[in-house]
Amino acid sequence: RPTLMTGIQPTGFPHIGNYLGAIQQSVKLQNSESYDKIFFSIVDLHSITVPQNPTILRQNIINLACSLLACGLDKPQTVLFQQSSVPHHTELAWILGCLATLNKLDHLPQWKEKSPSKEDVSLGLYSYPVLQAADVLIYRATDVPVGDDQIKHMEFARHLARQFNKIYSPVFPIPKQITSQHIRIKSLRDPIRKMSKSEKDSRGRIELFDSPDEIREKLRKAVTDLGTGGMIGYDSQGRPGISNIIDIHAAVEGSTPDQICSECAHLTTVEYKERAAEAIIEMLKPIRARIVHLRNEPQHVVSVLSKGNEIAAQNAAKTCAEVKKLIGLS
Ligand code: AQP
Repeated sequence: RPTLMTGIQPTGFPHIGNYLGAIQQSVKLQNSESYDKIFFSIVDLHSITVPQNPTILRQNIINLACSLLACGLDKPQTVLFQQSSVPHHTELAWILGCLATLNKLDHLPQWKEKSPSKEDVSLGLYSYPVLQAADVLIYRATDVPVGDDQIKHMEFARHLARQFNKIYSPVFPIPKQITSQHIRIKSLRDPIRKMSKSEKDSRGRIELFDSPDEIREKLRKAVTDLGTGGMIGYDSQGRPGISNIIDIHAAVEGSTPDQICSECAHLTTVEYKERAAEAIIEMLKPIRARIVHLRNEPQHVVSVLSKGNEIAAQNAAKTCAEVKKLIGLS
């Protein structure tokens, strides 16, 4: 039976881009009952590839766990865990790192987006894709639902799996990437860039815990052009701001930008933003209510994570032992 593995960084409160682009799909896959196990990792070791404040990081980990549970990742087959609690991730990363060449790593985009020059890149940020490969392979995952920005990293993970299988023994299934929704939500303040947890200006993102008034305010302040006579229109190149809101609205309603445009053709941009805000508020209402509930029960959240850490470690330990034996390290 297939095994699914995915993760998200605790670099801030998860936003509607994370939800529509990744979390929602994982919930659907979980509910399809097609997976024996779903490993969902809070990838805190990845988050420290850029500086983090320890107190905020601790808080982000708990907030992320609450949010993921609130989004519905709470079925018995789902193993929600904290990456740093399972040491086998870094152990396998070292082993895979010994098969990875600088030439291959040079071609991966991650460090280029997060560092101004190669001289300033930390070893952790540069070798991030090796740890990412280990995250997947340690659970012998077959399916990995991640955004289309991860295509090259997944190819690299497959390359490392093949290398290991060829040199030693076919231990790892070759994992495939599942990207059903090619959606890339942009920042409300800078619609050329993607919506991001770590964007300094929090008005650029709608966090899953935002109140209805905060959401209305963020939509009101979202950067949009005046357009033709102040009316809405979809043109992702020419009118990225309004098109981004239409994309969010369409994803929230499960419809298409064309449908949204024809339904709302009579509205001015200002009126339309109010309409889109209400649709977003409606979708987030139950999620927000569950987050409030879970934040009042921190012991429950901690116990879900502890149990997840234990199950993840048991599974990871088996792969690690087999790998070490094959290499001659046992
Ligand atoms: N704006 C987005 N639109 C659609 N999908 C998105 N994802 C992230 N931003 C958007 C998807 O969310 C998953 C988890 O992301 P991550 O936390 O591991 O890393 P990220 O892509 O770097 O997310 P952020 O929010 O931009 O965080 P920071 O600010 O720390 O870099 C991934 O599957 C991603 O595709």
